[in-house]
Amino acid sequence: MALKSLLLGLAAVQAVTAHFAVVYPEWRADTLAEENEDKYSQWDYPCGGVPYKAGNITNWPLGGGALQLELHHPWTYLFVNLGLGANATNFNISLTPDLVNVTGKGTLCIDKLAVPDDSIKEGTLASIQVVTSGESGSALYNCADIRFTKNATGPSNCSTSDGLEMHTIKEDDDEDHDHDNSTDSSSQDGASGNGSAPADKKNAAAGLMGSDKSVLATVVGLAVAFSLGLGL
Ligand SMILES: [Cu+2]
Repeated sequence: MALKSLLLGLAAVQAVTAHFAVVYPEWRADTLAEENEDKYSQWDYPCGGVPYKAGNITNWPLGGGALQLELHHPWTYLFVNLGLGANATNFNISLTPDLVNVTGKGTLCIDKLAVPDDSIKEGTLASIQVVTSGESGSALYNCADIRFTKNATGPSNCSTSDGLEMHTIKEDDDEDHDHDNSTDSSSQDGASGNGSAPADKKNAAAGLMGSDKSVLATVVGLAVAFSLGLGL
């Protein structure tokens, strides 16, 4: 019984601080809303299970535009991927070619995420998939649908919360970081996401965890709750 109430307590914490929101460009659906709880889950790939055009299509500048997120976890790795075309299923263009680690909760505003493909034409439809991941490697997904438009204007009010920091962790040698879309992006993703990480990446993660044990305990507790299932 004690274990069960502990897990229920952790589940309640998770519900309050849950997951993340995409504010701009507008996400397909509010996957945090109570009325969507039974329909969608941010744990589901792709797009938290929300279908294409469930929401609005936002005009987004050719060459790249702004991204505004509401982050609710103490820290997260952040990946942003682009899929070209209507109802894209292949999010093969990375808009975060270097590993991004965000610490703190609140609003994250990135003024311009550059699109490494200058052949994209006016009016091209596409979708952006935002992926956040913690130490367990499990990931959360949300998507926003866009239309590349030369004169698109960004969000009217986009600024990053105090205390929220974004760190980009670059490879030591940046020979391969020319943002060239012609390289195989699946192997690029693999290189930035798994065991081939250079030592400074691991040190950054270790330093973060070491600096806040209460955060670590919460994350581990939640991971345990998730692994046992929340339907207790
Ligand atoms: Cu969450």
